[in-house]
Amino acid sequence: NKNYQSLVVHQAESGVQLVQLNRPEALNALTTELLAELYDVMDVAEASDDIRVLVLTGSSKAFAAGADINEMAERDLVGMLNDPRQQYWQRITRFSKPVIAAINGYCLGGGCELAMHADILIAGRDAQFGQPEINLGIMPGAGGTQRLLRAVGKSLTMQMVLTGQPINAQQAKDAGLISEITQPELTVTRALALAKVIASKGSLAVRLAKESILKGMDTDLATGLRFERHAFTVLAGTEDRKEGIMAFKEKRQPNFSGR
Ligand code: CO8
Repeated sequence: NKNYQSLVVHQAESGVQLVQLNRPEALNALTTELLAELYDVMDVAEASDDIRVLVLTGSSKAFAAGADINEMAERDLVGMLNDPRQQYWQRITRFSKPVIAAINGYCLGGGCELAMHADILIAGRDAQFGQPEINLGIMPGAGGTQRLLRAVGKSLTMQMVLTGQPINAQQAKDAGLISEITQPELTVTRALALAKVIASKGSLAVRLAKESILKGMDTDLATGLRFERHAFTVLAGTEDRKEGIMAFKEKRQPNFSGR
């Protein structure tokens, strides 16, 4: 594994890579460097057959407490327009393999936006989710007004974005922002277990299912259904489908090849 300054990357279970944000001195606040390293991790993971699922986590104290405020303070309007971070966020958005966020502690601002880029979010009981940008005289800028809206609906999004006040893990689960609450010390273990299950499936089916679900988040039903049908049809041509059906008939576990 490469030497990153702000990330620690472990090859965990077979097919699963664990990526830990590692800026303990600043509650994992997202610097341009951290996002550039995440970009690099995703580029490598995208191309590697050995990596099928990413688990993204922070520390027990913070998933990430937002964009790095010190760095942000140095950028004026033109600096923001030319911000290299835009391409890093886009890299995360177009990553084709599943990403699971295992969240503990503060998950705020850009940190919450990063978490919402994940496909599955689970969190420890003590997690706090918020978009506190309004307290700094700004607003969310990495998808917070759009992804939060799609995840939890209008009223709670308005409340969080306009007051800047965080919600706890239970509220986040009730609202559909996260899918499970764990004991804080078991969040990563649980995320790795889910990742391992997903990594054992046919990777083409996983990829197209992810794409189809994401498509459904930003299109009308008819278009989404058409996309789903095309994706479903494409999978009829795969080895994995033959293997999956054969294994079912032979009453054994399938052994998917990703072809
Ligand atoms: N940026 C830089 N440093 C930070 C950040 C941050 N976002 N958050 C915390 N830190 C630093 C603190 O300055 C402190 O450093 P030091 O020890 O040197 O003083 C250290 O981390 C520990 O923090 P605290 O002492 O404040 O810890 P507390 O437990 O007392 O408080 C809080 C924790 C409540 C999370 C508090 O740190 C806080 O309010 N942090 C800021 C949260 C925030 O406003 N986040 C939003 C930032 S703006 C944003 O995310 C915009 C996104 C835009 C688009 C995306 C671009 C990447």
